[in-house]
Amino acid sequence: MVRSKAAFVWFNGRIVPWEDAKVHVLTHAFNYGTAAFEGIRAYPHQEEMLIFRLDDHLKRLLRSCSIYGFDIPVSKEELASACVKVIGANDFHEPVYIRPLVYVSGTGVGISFEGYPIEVAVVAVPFSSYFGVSRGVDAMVSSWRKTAASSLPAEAKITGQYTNSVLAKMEALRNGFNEAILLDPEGLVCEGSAENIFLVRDGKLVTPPVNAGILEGITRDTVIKIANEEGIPIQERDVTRSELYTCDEAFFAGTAVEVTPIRSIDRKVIGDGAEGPITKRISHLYQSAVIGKLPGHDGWVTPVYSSRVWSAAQSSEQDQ
Ligand code: PY5
Repeated sequence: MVRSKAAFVWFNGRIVPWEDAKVHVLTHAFNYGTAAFEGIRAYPHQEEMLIFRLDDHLKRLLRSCSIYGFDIPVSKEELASACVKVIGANDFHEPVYIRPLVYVSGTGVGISFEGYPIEVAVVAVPFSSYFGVSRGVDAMVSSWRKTAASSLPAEAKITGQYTNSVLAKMEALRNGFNEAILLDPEGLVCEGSAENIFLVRDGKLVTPPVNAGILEGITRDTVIKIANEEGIPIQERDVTRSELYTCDEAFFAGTAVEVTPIRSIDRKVIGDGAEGPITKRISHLYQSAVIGKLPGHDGWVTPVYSSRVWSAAQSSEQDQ
């Protein structure tokens, strides 16, 4: 089990000790799942910490808030500086996972949150491998279907929506698999419990389209951009369950899992069970991208320690 901790948390505009970042048990978000969140990674490189595609994650966070009508009390720029400050305050120089949360605060037993305060926290914790396996992962097709987009908007990253993922993931683990793949109510492939999925067929990448009830992953977008630049053909189209069993390669893509090869699905080995050549190429380029080394994409990373935000925070501390 991965339990994570850090010394400091950014909590409603201030850096506070970990122990002080608390909410009441009757908080609306705790009772009804009304929190928008993001998962962002930062990677050490030389003396720096580089946050990957920060602006894109924050844009998605604001979109999630907008879908649910959370009136977020801070700007995208303030959120970005909170991410920088929480890494700096903890003096991290190792891979970290950043979790911004915008949640409905206030206590009450009703469903409506009209008039309730919206609060913001940004937590960063050390984080390396999500699956903790060095080779590919074994996945199963979940018996739980992905909630229909007509019931819960898949493009909104909202905590309450993740109970669907929790059911699928726990079922997979109980049955000896590393991960679950969810199908939509009609039986088409959606995504993993916490990441998008790609297949390779005859040298082409195939992935479900954004209107297939999936989260529009930033890693997915990165993979698509890499594939386009590499001249690897890519099809965003419906994917059937049987294609999962007949593809040449398959991999998961997400912030936490990065690019993780899938070794088997429902015990059916994919390819020869080893990481396939296209997965390997994409994974390698992805690892360059996250440290700002993919030509043409150095703008994807935001440095922490050499940033204006961090120097300003440092000098204001010295003034006090
Ligand atoms: N699909 C789902 C359901 C996800 O939860 C995620 C991200 C993705 C796709 C991939 O999106 P992105 O590439 O933008 O990260 N999952 C989170 C993550 O940080 C939560 C993991 C527990 O990877």
